[in-house]
Amino acid sequence: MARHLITSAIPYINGIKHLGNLVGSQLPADLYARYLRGRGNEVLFLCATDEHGTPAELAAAKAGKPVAEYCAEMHEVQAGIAEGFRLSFDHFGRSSSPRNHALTQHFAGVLAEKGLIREVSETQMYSPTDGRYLPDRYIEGTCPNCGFDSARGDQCDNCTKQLDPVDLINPHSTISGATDLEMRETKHLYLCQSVMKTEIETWIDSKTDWPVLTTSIAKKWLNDGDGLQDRGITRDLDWGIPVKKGSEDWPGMEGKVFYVWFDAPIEYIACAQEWVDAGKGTDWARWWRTDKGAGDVTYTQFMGKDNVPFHTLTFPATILGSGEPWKLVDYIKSFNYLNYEGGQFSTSRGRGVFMDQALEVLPSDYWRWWLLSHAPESSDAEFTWENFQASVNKDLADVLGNFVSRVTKFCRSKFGEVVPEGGSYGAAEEALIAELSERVRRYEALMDAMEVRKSAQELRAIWAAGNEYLQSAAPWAVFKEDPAQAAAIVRLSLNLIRLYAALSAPFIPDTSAVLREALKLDSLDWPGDLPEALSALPAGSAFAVPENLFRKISDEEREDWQQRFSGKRD
Ligand code: B3M
Ligand code: ZN
Repeated sequence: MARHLITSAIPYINGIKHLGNLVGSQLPADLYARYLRGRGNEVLFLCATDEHGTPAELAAAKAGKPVAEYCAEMHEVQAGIAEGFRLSFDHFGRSSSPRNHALTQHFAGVLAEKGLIREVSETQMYSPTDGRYLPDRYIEGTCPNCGFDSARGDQCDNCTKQLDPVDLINPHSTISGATDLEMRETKHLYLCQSVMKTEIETWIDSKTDWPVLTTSIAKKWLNDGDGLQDRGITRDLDWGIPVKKGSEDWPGMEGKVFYVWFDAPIEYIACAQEWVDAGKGTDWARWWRTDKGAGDVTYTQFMGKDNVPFHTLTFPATILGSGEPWKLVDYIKSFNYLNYEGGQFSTSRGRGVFMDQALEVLPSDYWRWWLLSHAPESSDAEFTWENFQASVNKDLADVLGNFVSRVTKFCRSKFGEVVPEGGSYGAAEEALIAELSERVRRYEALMDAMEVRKSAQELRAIWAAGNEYLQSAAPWAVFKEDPAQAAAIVRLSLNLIRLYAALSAPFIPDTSAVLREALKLDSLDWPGDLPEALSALPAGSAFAVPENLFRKISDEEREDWQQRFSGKRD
């Protein structure tokens, strides 16, 4: 049994994520985790909320709540929604956990010992009105690059240029609006990534099987301009992990916290410790320490393309720099963006469909199917309600749903709710089994390679092959002349439903469970040899006709939703 560690990028705590966020990390990670478990591997699938940094503080202030309370509440909200989408995390942790505090401080201490952290004196914007420094999103002003008038201290949302608060023209505090800002000298810690450039580059160069999207972004940051830069890993904020060297104070760093992007990936490790603390596992080191058995773990990360630099450079620099035997990532699957109806999803403007709203509209399998079958892998993708309606109505309702309904209802009316006996397989059945043997092996190869869209296409083709067979075998016509032959057709078709339940589980787990229950099975084995898998339900096995699996989306509903999600979220 192979062992797989899987992590999804950990979503910021500052609100409910939209479908573009979901398809960029958590959902494909879940697909892969479910698939690997289904094939008998030992899987540890981790995710968490990313609770530090200015996004958390600002969202809490907007909600009028103390930030710790806000984070605790939002964590529960996000956990509930994750469950609604059937994201099968073994643990959903929190980057604000005591475990992550200790581990982040540990890494900083070790890196400092190795000479990989240096202190830098720099000027930061200070607001006397607010009585605090204004890092990152606490400050806005006019972008010196494009003239956009609400550029943030860390980045211009209009032209995407990375900024420093001191670059902004006419800057003001986003807390009070104050403009009487001062530049003050303050000390910060920098991670010396530049001295690790060769080591990181050699490591990335050894990953010849990584997606081009991942390596091209890493390469760009390694080689653009002056090459890999040292990065500030501390901030003047109240909320966060206090800057310490292990458990010792760090002179001169009093009142400062680590930068959110320093502690967030460390949460991947801390989350495994939280998983043990929660009583769900016994040995986290077996997954994370190569000196404790993690050498034979395959570690795969999932994320949107904007997160790639931190996972290919900063986090590996932390791990490699520590000189300790932590497990490094083996494969990084990254995604482009999902757009929404000709524009972008926008959290701030409430444009697009958010995870909670999606579940109010339709069950999770409808969304899982559309999102995964349209995953933005080779380029950005676009959600349109028209396309969503067409996919649901065709793939789910017409192809899969219709097949299951026709087979089970026909069987009930002619033979009762039991797999019928008699007849034998002829040329058409042999041809179908041969086709499916090939298709199932191809589906597995695509899933192994995390080719999400292509896997969905192959799965759909497997469903369609059953439909086409049923259409041409026409048991309803055969029954009149040769009931035994009709029984053989139905027997094979019921076995196809079992096959579909197993193969489809990673994409549409609820539907798979409905099918499994309809067939009165306790579990579903992944199909090995197809002739065998397609005779696993012998004559005489009882079943129950399931409820309609999927309902179609009408034009009125589509228009209604189009309208409802076009503008401001209420
Ligand atoms: N929270 C950004 C995001 O949600 C960030 C990812 C952290 S992964 C360690 O896209
Ligand atoms: Zn700009």
